[in-house]
Amino acid sequence: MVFEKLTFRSVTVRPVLVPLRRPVVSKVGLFDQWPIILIDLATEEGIVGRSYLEPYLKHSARYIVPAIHDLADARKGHAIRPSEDFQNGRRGLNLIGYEGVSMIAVSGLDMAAWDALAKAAGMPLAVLLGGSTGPVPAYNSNGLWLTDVHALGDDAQALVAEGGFKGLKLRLGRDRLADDLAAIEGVRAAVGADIKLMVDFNQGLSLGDALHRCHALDEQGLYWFEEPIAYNNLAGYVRLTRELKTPVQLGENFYGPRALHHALSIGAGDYVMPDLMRIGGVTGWMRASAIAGTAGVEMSTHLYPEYSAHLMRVTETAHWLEWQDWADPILAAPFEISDGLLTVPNRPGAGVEWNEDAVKRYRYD
Ligand code: SMN
Ligand code: MG
Repeated sequence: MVFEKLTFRSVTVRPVLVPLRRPVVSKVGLFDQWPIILIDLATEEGIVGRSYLEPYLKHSARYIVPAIHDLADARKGHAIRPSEDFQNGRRGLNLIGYEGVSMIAVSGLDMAAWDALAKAAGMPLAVLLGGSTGPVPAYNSNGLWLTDVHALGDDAQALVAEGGFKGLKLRLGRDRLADDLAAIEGVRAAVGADIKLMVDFNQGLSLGDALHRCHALDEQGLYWFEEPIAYNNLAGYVRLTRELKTPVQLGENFYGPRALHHALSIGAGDYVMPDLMRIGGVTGWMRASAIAGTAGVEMSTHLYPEYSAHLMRVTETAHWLEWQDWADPILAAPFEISDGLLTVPNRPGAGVEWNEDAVKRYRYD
């Protein structure tokens, strides 16, 4: 069937709270359950586009869900055109700010809209965007939290074995340098020196402490230093990027492509890793990846491995996909991982459908 257009009919927005196999113990918070907001965008033509958001805070659904409905109300009856909707959505919400909740709402609807378009075309999203399905190199980010350093070796071995991974993310920034060193040593002893170690400080350090800590760890052969300091201290990132040998990674907190452009234009980082919920969904990612590609800066993903995998297949400077299986409990068909590669499935759209029994079980309001 040929669709001349898809017409926005309505959205269903449902928050769920899923259990985490390994609780998150990090500088951004402690979580043993993970909130996910499911978005189903129904069209007049019968196609349903789906996306999800991971807002970290359970109670944030109270303000994110209404923001999505406000945007959806303005789109009812209109053709789905993500590129134009992105501009209009941002313009419509800019009086409450370009960042934060307004961008999160725009992003969620954008991802669902692209999923709908790809389904209408009968193509995987990666193919609709001009690429192909296939494997994407991924590192395992499911564990190695700020937990007992003596248990990290066992955790690291299990994490490698979950999918033949060649890279793991380790969270650092303990009070004592000696404990960060013990964490690195414990992981290396367990999985060997060939496994890449991406380390994430989750903005936990002041600039002064980051200078001390990152210099002290600079000879450890770590793959990247992620967010050592507050995400919006870009002058601090410029300083760290200039001083350190280990590449500095940031970007999960970029709100919109312009934030990425600004950071790169001042040299605030070696690598970038936008998060689809904040960069502006598929549309925001495509704009951001053009900027990173033109600048020759390698781009990794943050959360949303399913949608992100499609995008990595069309990202000029695609680097590493962050693998988290946190949405698996509510997915009808979780994506396959083996040999450290996430495979983009040959299904129309993003390949994401809900396991409705699980959605019932984990639903909250
Ligand atoms: C992160 C993500 C989600 C929860 C806690 C920490 C982290 C990452 O910043 O990069 O995975
Ligand atoms: Mg991070």
